[in-house]
Amino acid sequence: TARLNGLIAATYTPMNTDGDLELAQVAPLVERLLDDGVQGLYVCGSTGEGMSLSTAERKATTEAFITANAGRVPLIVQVGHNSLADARDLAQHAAQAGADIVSATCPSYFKANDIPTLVECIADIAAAAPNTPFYYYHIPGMTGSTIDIVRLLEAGIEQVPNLVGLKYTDTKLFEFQACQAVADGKLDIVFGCDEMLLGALATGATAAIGSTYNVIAPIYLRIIEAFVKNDLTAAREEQMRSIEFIRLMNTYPFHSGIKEMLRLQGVPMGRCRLPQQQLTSEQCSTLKQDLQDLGL
Ligand code: HMN
Repeated sequence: TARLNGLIAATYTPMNTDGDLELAQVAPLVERLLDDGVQGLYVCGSTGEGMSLSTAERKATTEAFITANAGRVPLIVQVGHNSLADARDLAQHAAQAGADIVSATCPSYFKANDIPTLVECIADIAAAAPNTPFYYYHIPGMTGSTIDIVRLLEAGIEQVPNLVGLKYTDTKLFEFQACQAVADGKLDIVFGCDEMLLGALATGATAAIGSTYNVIAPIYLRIIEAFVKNDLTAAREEQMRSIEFIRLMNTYPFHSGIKEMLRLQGVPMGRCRLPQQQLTSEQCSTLKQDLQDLGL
């Protein structure tokens, strides 16, 4: 089994101004994240535009991150795909390339509408890398899945031998807590909503995966530190800084904005691919000012 701890960055995939992969930029990003205190890398997730990359590009991106990380922190590869054959291929590739953990969303164009069918999909992907720990990726806002995640976990624990974790990306803290109760120490339940980290810590979270850990990890480390010391006033203040930041970024094309922020911080990531919008040059200048106004 695998157990994740602390902040896991859902990594950006570096591209050039045409939107082609620029994998030479992976190493500087990884160094920056590890320097910032990030304790894991989640590759080709939503943040990494995994679903907007071809299968060959996903494999190349995976290999670049594995090489740059060189085994220093746990590395998770997201392999979800509407084609289960491609998902299996990506899972097998990730395991052979040296990923520590494989993770996947369910197919989401056609949806698995009942628990046995969804478990069958998960088992199919997880079995392609049978000796590698598997984390199911629950992100209903993107997949449109309406399956009860708590009941899914109960079935998954029984039927998928290498299912050892869940990446829970939703805002229902009561459900996140129920997932931890059902997991009962057998599964690692990881939180995916950066703006609610403090609430998640209160329910027992010990690890979180997210996009904003690429740029403002120190704020979240202070939340964890203050929470551990039982200084909730300080923890709330730091969480509020994250909330203000995320509210600001939501006034821009979100991930393109964070890629621009990384460029301002000396780690150029290029643009995002369609259908995500690019920042206009006007937005690039206002973003720079807005970040300064937030003290970032
Ligand atoms: C990934 O797969 O890239 C993520 O870990 C996704 C992550 O959970 C993000 N959630 C969504 O994109 C829905 C969060 O980091 C999110 O960007 C953040 O909480 C700001 O809203």
